[in-house]
Amino acid sequence: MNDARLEHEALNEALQAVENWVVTEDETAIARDFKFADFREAFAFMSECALAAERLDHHPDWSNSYNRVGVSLSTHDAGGVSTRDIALAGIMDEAARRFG
Ligand code: HBI
Repeated sequence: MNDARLEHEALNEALQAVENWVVTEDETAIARDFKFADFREAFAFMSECALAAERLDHHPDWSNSYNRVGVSLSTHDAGGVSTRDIALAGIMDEAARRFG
């Protein structure tokens, strides 16, 4: 069961709970680029986040190039950003702080 889409004001309010995430122009996703020391750290971060995403049944759209991981989060069923995205963003922030 997915949450409802957060509209402009609620979305900006919710974003204050996470670090350095930006809203896409159409406000259907939030995005953040993470940078690590090297590929090993980036991939360790991705491995941990993949397991967390699976537990939540909520999965990132992401890409990796060497020490960088680009992440986009949205809730497909809601057609935008929901509290599930904010929750996963917070988990990814916390993981990045440990790996960074
Ligand atoms: N991941 N980001 C994201 N958004 C979803 O809506 C979503 C998901 N992972 C699994 C999922 N939905 C399932 O609940 C449905 O596809 C069945």
